[in-house]
Amino acid sequence: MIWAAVAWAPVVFAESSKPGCPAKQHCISREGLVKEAFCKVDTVKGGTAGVLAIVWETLKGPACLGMRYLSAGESHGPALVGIIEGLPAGLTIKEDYINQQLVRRQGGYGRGGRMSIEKDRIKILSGVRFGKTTGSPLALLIENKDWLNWQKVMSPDPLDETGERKVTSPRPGHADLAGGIKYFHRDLRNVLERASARETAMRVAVGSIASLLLAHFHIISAGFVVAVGDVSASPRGSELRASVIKEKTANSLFYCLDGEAEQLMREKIDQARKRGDTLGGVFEVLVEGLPPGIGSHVHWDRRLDGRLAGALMSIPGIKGVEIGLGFSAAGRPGSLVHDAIVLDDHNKISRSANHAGGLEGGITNGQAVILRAAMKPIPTLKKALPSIDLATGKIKDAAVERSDICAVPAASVVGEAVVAWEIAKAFMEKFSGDSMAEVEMAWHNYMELAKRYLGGNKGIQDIGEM
Ligand code: EPS
Repeated sequence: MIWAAVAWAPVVFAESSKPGCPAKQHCISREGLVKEAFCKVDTVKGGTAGVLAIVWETLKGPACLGMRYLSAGESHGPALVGIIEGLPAGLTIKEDYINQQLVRRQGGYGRGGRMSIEKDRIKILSGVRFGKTTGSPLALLIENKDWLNWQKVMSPDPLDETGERKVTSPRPGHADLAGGIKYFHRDLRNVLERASARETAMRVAVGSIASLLLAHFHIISAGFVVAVGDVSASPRGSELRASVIKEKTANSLFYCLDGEAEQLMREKIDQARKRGDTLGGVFEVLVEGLPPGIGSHVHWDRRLDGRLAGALMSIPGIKGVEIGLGFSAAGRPGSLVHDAIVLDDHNKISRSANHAGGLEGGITNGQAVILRAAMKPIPTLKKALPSIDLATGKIKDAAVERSDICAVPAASVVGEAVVAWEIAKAFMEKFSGDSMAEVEMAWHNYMELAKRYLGGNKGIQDIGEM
């Protein structure tokens, strides 16, 4: 048995140290793990435990940790907190920029009373010194000003439990009922406090930091609203740059590019408010400046299209995601969907259009990434929907919590942030390094290779001769 392990382990190690491991700088050495397992083979009588240790270390997959983050915090708790790990050292962190994005997330026409209470601002507790990341984890904090009004209701102290503001009539469309069943809560506040979109404030802070990393490499993302309820804005001109979109949406109540549609959107929201109803909509995120080659076709969970769709879908209320032509591609013949490969004026390989939305085979193709997400109407309705009171088992209208009429503009800011995070993560998998200097070198080298490749046969031959 021991010999079987000894014979097998080098094969295992060779396999797991292939360049498939996405974030090289954060890989815990497989060699170390296998050596550790061998130590167990030496020390454990009979060696069976050692063999099992090797099998376990192999089966549980590569011990790779790329960029990752966690957040915690309830809507009416003291604060939202976040921890980011895996950012390279030397990245310039602009607090002003993060705060501007937090302000944007709070804005947009159709928001509820909470937004006049909160003044979301980021506090950086660790991982940044004199404006630059150190390579250590970043700890972030956003205080909830409203907590002052909720201290007793949200208290961790068992002596404070009075049943005040208990929620027992679940809202259709919210996490209330499903979460109540799953976690066996009678007071649905235990579910809704975390399910609330308040948590997206931290996602925006985290995504803004990812945007700062991407901006260093000239990658810019811009989110904007394309529909509210049944009112659609006229399509974005394909020549419109992300920086211009940012400027235009900064002056719009709906973060929208179509002033006329915006008037109609406003009317629709006012009407919905009067009816005690809510509205959803659609936003788009455009990401410019991406090199070809981010993401990979080789394995399902490395495909960037799937990862971006998952990130957008994880925003509360998002029910559909499209990339490029999206759903409309399904109704067209292939000849009207796929972007022909052509030569541009400088004889470089280029594309005739961008129906693919910048992604082919789960890999960026060098064109702008175009994503759209559909948001359902917010499930807290002033004119409450039918429900059941879990305390009595009798029919009772759903609970009415203060909420928004429409949060699609805010969702476009969250969408921009989660997309930036996911792209930055994939970017760091390709150009991994512990410092910005290291990442820059990897990026420069690859950009040079890609440029030559796109020069056609001559460029490729040049590389071959290097
Ligand atoms: C939100 C905070 C919440 C809601 C909204 C978004 O605050 P409150 O519940 O105190 O009004 O306004 O949450 C939801 C839409 C939801 O479904 O829970 C925020 O900070 O964005």
